[in-house]
Amino acid sequence: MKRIFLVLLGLFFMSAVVYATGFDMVKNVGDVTVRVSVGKDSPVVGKNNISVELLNPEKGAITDAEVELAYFMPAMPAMKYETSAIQEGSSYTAVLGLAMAGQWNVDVRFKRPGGKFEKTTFSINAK
Ligand SMILES: [Cu+2]
Repeated sequence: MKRIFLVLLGLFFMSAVVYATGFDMVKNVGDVTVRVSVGKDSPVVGKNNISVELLNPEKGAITDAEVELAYFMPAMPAMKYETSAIQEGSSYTAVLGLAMAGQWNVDVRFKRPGGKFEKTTFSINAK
């Protein structure tokens, strides 16, 4: 019974990968797993701490990358902002200033030494 519950829980989180409000979101780019978490609960209008983890196939943290974030409202292309993330421990952190409630897309761009920038996009909903 417990196992079934865990499987269901896993499916729930998998379905939340593309469009999530608050908990961790995970996407794969090539052999890198990108895990993003925003704040403690749901993203809010105003300042949000965002943390980006890059994991190698062995699930080890990649700490020598350059990470840049661009965030924008898909419905309002003029509302676009960029910031770079600061490497801190096993992750990269930044503050997103979300000026309005609604859907924001966050482009995570990262580059490993000697590599080129790769990109993945997360959707969040600011309340
Ligand atoms: Cu807007």
